[in-house]
Amino acid sequence: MSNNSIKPDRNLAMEMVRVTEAAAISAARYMGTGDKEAGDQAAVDAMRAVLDTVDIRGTVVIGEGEKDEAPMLYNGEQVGSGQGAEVDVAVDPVEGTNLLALGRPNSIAVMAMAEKGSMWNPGDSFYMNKLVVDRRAKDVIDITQSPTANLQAIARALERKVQDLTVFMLDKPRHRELMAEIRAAGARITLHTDGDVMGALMAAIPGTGVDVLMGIGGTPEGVISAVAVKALGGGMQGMRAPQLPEEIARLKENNVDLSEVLTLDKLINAEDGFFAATGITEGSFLEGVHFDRTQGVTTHSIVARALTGSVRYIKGIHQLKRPMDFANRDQVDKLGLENI
Ligand code: VTB
Repeated sequence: MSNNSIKPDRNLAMEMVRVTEAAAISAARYMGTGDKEAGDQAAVDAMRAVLDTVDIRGTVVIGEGEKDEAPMLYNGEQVGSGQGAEVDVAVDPVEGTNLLALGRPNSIAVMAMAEKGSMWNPGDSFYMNKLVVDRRAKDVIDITQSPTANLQAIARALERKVQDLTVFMLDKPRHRELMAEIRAAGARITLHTDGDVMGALMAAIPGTGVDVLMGIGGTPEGVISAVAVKALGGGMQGMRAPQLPEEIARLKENNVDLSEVLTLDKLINAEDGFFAATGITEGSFLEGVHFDRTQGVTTHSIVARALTGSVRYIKGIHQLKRPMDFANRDQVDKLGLENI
């Protein structure tokens, strides 16, 4: 077999969790500081340093932005040790920078990987409408139908009443109508200012207290969520939902069909895919980073793999004063990680 045809055969999610842990630990120092750029930067630096220890030949497909505006983890950047499988990499070092800066629940460090060429490129699309459910309801959702019709179908699949469903949605003015419809249908709503990757995760896993994710959020976050949902065996559909004037204009100029349904297989066109997330601030699903000078620094993560459907919850206890051996020495010094 030529080197070029190596596909990911190991469970890369097991290595990715060290990357999201490092990002979460670094970012967590900025909780409540009000400084979202600094928190994000710390996470990017840590993520980038640890990512290079992972044996992959990775290309960042979903990253921090275009090369001229993001010095690290920019779209198109090559990451990893340069050995091993060729993969697409999607990162969100801090998903919910506002949540972190304000010390609100549910900010997480996340990343996804899959075979090279398999992740959908959002292009000029910044916003998409999303619908996510767990495995029991994955075959009954249809984003072209009304939210009410979907809630009724989901309730039937879960053997519940619509009144017993909880919908996670972002608290945004653009959701006024959607919120009114969900209320009229009778479902319960949990509103979050930011962070719909967490919403997708909770909706895809039975028993989290969230049954459905609905509404418009970021398109890149949608692709990361899709890898997670696929690995967790849930169901997801999306549709481009442009919000910004230049976004609307660009998509129109390029004759992009806004009625196209972005299926899970379109968003992530591979049988295998790897996902890891680590809590930064406290959350009901993933606990945040806890600093304790005698016990160590504790992290809580979830990792999942699509091919096998394995899901692991990993509690990490990182020892104080010992260098984080997974980062290279320069980075450890620069980030002051040895004193966490
Ligand atoms: C979306 C959502 C993210 O930011 O990208 C959102 O997917 C964008 O904010 O989870 P606006 O709707 O205010 O433009 C997050 O909530 C956080 O990155």
